[in-house]
Amino acid sequence: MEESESFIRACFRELGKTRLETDKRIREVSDSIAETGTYTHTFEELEHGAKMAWRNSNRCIGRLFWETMRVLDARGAQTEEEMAEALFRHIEYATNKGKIRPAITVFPPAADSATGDGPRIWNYQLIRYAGYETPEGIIGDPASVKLTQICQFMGWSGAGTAFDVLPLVLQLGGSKPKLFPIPERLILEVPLVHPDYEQFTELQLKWYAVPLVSNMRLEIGGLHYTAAPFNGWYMGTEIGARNLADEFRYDMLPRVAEIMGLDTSKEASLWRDRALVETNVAVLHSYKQEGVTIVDHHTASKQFARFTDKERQAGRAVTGNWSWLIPPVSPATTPIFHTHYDNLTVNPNYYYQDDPY
Ligand code: HEM
Ligand code: NRG
Repeated sequence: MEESESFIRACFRELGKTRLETDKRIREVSDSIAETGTYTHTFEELEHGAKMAWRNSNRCIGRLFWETMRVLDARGAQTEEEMAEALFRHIEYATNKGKIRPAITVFPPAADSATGDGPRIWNYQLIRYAGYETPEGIIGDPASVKLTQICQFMGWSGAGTAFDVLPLVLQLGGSKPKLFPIPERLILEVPLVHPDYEQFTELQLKWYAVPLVSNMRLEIGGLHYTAAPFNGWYMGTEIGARNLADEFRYDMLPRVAEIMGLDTSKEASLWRDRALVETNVAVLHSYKQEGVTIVDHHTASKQFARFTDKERQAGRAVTGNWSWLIPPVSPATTPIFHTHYDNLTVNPNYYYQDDPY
């Protein structure tokens, strides 16, 4: 009741509604809660609430564009098949042949704040690579090993490459989840090449175009949307400095260093740093060349500074998590590094929830 009232007040103020309209809606909502234990957002409330939740995401550097997100209403989905169809439509809309469009698809909320009965997407992202444990080590993305095993247990088998896209694992009622392979034509990927080091191609690296985070819970006005996958576009470092570089992910820095002919016998040659920078050059260059939207961390930091200015002008306090906002490459070259952020949690927002597996 309290959450719904403070959301309706904030939302209606931002949408320029009158006091009369606001008070009427608050009465309507509180009557519904008193009678049924819950209430239903209008599309307008859902749309603006999902955008506010992005604006309030303290770990996100991309928030300048919060108002431009397209909100796809899938609250009517009644089967896992209908969920899959809505997700395929989302992937196609978001990908847009490379000119990526931020979007969110919202499935029905959990019945109450226990959230256990809400619909769930088991995948961390809609598009993600499988990881296979073999006697020779992990093939693919080590972060996906557990979900990959579950998919295999449910009858799926991948080609066994380092870049097999996992099927969607969807669950609507509290019942068993169902598997849905994503049609190949919907998945845009970018082969990685380096503008100066021809041999980079020999590493046969690629990454998918669109990051679609699908395991977080969207909370608006006291309602819990346990399946509400959203996407923007990548910041290059997410791929070049983390997914491909972390030792517990694709661990490619030693191989990149080899191609570059660097001296890996001593740390002080800074071979890791040099390999890291060139991997990031390759990511930005390849996405650009393929016409797939991506942002470098310097541009993203400037966009974030514009976001904070705009928010202050709108009379809203900006919250942020410094340790996530600074990019993992050359952080001190961005103004974010030299700024303090208040890491206060404001609703609506996106939250972690326990994996259902
Ligand atoms: C986190 C960039 C769009 C919500 C992040 C991170 C980056 C980023 C670099 C840190 C990720 C990491 O270190 O793993 C961007 C860019 C976008 C964008 C460039 C382009 C438009 C969005 C959208 C939403 C969103 C559309 C939601 C509607 C979040 C959230 C996190 C996050 C909730 C924290 C994720 C976590 O804790 O794992 N974003 N983002 N972002 N972003 Fe954005
Ligand atoms: N680091 C993760 C993606 C996290 C969210 N990043 C975004 N979100 N850019 C990775 O796959 O590397 N977004 O909605 O655009």
